[in-house]
Amino acid sequence: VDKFSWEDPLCLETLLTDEEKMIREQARKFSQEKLFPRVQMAYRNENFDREIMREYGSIGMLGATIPEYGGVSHVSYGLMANEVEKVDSGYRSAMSVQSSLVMHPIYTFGSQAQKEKYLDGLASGDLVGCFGLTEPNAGSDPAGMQTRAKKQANGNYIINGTKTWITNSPIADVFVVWAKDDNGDIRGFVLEKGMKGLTAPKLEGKLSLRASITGMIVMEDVEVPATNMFPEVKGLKGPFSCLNKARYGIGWGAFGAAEFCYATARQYGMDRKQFGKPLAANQLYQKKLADMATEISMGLLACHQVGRLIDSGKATPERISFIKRNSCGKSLEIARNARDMLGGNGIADEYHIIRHAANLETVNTYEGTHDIHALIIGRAITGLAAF
Ligand code: TGC
Ligand code: FAD
Repeated sequence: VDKFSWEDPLCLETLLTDEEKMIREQARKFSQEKLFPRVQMAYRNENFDREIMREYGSIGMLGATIPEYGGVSHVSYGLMANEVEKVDSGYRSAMSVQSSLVMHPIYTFGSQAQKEKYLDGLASGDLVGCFGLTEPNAGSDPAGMQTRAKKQANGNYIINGTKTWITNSPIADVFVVWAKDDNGDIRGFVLEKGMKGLTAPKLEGKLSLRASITGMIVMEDVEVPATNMFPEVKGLKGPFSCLNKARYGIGWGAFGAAEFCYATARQYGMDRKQFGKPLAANQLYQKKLADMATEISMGLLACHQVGRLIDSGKATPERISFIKRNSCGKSLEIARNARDMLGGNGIADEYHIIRHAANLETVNTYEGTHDIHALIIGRAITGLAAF
C-alpha cells in the first residue's frame, strides 16, 4: 500500500474482504491451471470443452451468488469473472450464462418444482443451460420478438420461433426461452433437450469468441407443459433482470482481458529492444501503458462500487449500464493498443493478444451494445427515450 504497484495502482486490494481475496485466489488458480493451457488450441479449432462446466461446478463457480450454492458477494462474483476472462472472454461467457441467465431466473422466477428439477444439476455442471432472447429480427429491440407461445385447450403451450446467437445452445440440456403469449405478454419458459420440434444448430465461422460455442434455438411446434412456464413474471423485466446480473459480471470480466493485455504489453516493451533501447523506454509506449493502467484501475473501482451497491440493494439498471459500457469500450481499446505494441507478434495466437481483442468485439456487442447502453444512460439523464 505504501508503494506504487503497476499491477494495482489504486490499491484496490484494500477494498476486498479476506473471503473475497480467497475466492479470487481460487478462481485465479483454477483459471491459470485448468483453463489457460487449453485455450490456444480451443480457439484455433473453434472448440468448447463441455467438461469445463463440470469443472466450474466442482469448485462452486456456478450460481455462486445464490444462497444455496455459495451465497458469495457480488464483488466475489465479479472477481471470478475477472479471473476467468483474463484467460478468455468465451470461458467467462459460459460461466455467466449458466449463473446469471439460467440459474438466476429459475431461482428467482421459477416454481418450486422447476427449482428442484434443474438447479442442482446446473450448479454441478451436469446440466448445461442457455438463454434465448435474441432473434434474427430482434437484437437490440427484444420487444420486437416474433417467437409465439400459443395456449392449447389442454393448458400446454405450443412454441414457434427462432432464437439466434445463443451461447451454449448446441450443447444445452436446459433452454430458458422468452416468447410472447396470446395476450402479447413476454413470458419465460424452460425447455428441455429432446423435446419434439426443438433443435439447436451450431453457428460456424465466428472470428471472435471461438472458444465459446454459439448456436440457434429453432422451435417448430414445440409442445411445452404449462408447468414449464415461469408462473409470475411477465413482460421485458423478466429477461432484463437476468441481463442486469450478467452485464454486471461482464463489467468485471472485460477488464480481466484488458489486464492480461496490459501486463503482456508492459513485459514485451521491457524485453524487446529497437533502436538500442527497450520499447518501453519510449515516451509513446509509456503513454499507452499509462492510459491502460489508468482506465483499468478507475474502471475496476467503478465495478467495485456497483458490486457493493448490488449487495446493499441499491443498484439500478443504469448504474450497471455505466460499467458494462465503460468496461467493454475501454478494454477493447486497450486490447487493440496492446496488439499494436507487440508489432507482428501481436497477431500471433501464442501471444494471446489478438484473441482477446477479437473476443472483446463480441463482449462490446452482446448484452446490449456500447451504443444501446449510452442510450439507456441518456434516457436516465434526460428522461427522453432515444431508441
Ligand atoms: P423498456 O420500456 O425500457 O422496459 C420494458 C420493461 O422492462 C423493465 N426494464 C428492466 N427491468 C429490470 N432490469 C432492467 N435492466 C430493465 N430495463 C427495463 C422496464 O421497467 C419495463 O417494465 P414495465 O413493468 O414498465 O413493463 O423497454 P424497451 O423495449 O424500450 O427497451 C429498450 C432497451 C434498449 C433498454 C432494451 O431493449 C435493451 O436493453 N436492449 C438490448 C438487448 C440486450 O441486451 N440483449 C441481450 C441478449 S442476451 C445476451 O446477449 C447474452 S450474451 C451471453 C454471454 O455469452 O455472456
Ligand atoms: P442490432 O440490434 O441489429 O444492432 C446493430 C447496430 O445498430 C449496433 O451498433 C447497435 O448499437 C445499433 N443500433 C441498434 N438500435 C439502435 C438505435 N436505436 N440507435 C442507435 N443505434 C442502434 N443473445 C441471447 O439472447 N443469448 C445469448 O446467449 C447470446 N449470446 C451471444 C453470443 C455472441 C457470440 C454474440 C455475438 C451475440 C450473442 N447474443 C446473445 C446476441 C446479442 O445480445 C446481440 O447480438 C446484441 O444484443 C445486438 O443485437 P444485434 O446483433 O441484432 O444487432
